[in-house]
Amino acid sequence: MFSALAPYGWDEDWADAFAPHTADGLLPGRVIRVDRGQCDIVTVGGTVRADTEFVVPRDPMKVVCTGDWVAVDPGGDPRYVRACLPRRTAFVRSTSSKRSEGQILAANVDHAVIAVSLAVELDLGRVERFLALAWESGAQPVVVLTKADLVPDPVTLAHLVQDVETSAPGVPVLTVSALHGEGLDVLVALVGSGTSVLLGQSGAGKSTLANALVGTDVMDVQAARDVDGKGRHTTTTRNLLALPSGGVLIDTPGLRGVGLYDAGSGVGQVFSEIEQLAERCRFHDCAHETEPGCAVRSAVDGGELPVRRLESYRKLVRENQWIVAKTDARLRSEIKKDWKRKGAEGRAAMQAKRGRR
Ligand SMILES: Nc1nc2c(ncn2[C@@H]2O[C@H](COP(=O)(O)OP(=O)(O)OP(=O)(O)O)[C@@H](O)[C@H]2O)c(=O)[nH]1
Ligand SMILES: [Mg+2]
Ligand SMILES: [Zn+2]
Repeated sequence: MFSALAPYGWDEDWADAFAPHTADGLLPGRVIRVDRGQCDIVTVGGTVRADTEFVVPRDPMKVVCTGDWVAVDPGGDPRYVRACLPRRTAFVRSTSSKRSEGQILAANVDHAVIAVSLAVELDLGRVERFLALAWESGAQPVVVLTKADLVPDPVTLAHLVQDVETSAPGVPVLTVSALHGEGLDVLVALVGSGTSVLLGQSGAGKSTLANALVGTDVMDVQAARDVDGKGRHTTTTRNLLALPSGGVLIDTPGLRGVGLYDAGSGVGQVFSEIEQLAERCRFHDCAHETEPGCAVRSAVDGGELPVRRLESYRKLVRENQWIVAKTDARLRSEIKKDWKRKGAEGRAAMQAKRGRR
């Protein structure tokens, strides 16, 4: 049953997760696009459109997103998502620095493909930031350096790859040119199983890669704009595509910035070599600044650890602590508000009772 959804990633575990909803006459489906409060869901009965909000409206974490498996009412009008199956993974960033809310960019993703353009100067700090969120999501990250045709000198290219590798321990770093079809075979093999999401700045070449992987121009690509990450975004919605040779791909709109969102363990994974060194510091709460017996500082002094890495690590750790503290404070005040509201309701109910007497 529902095996027609297999190209979209349906498997026995999803079937088990969905089973309780069968009795209600609901259909399983995967969200393939989200757009202004509505989403497109692929089901055995074709693609249906539904409202995205379910269970707790206005909580951004409780809004369905591309990649979610949901239970929909096939006949409902207006049709809405009745339940969202528990997510295996979720790529979450904080929406803006002012309001520390999480925004889910993609759900149920196995590979987080971070596209980085070689047409502009490498920003390793940004790569590390994307990687922290990718690790935190539960997906396996991979960095794809795009537009390799624009770096014709192999020595220069090798150095760039090495710089990224140093910033991405445990993460494969690929170079591709969608223009010349180079390096795509490795990527094709990688995205051939499970669900992959393409992430990165606007103009990084995500949709061009998506088209190359699908084999036809399914996604719009805009003629070259001079500066990456600036100007109009070509892709404006997150789109899920079933690849012809297996695997599922999500193309996303370019992100100008990604704020960390409770990504402490993700940061730790991006900077695993620093965390390993830190275990050898004399003080277990060493801040790697002026403490004696600091293994991290001595690695920097010995040239084994680039100082840029340490600074980037510090920056992301601080940012994450700040966002976590802020989120906690917000949660606490919301809980308090809720108690106050309930208290007021309780008092009103008591008064009404007394009034009736
Ligand atoms: N030279 C060269 N240009 C490329 C390559 N891949 C993509 N481009 C160009 O880069 C520009 C941006 O490509 P897109 O695929 O639209 O980028 P995107 O990441 O999807 O951008 P958004 O949808 O705005 O997030 C286009 O002009 C592409 O033709 C490549 O391998 N080589
Ligand atoms: Mg695009
Ligand atoms: Zn230290």
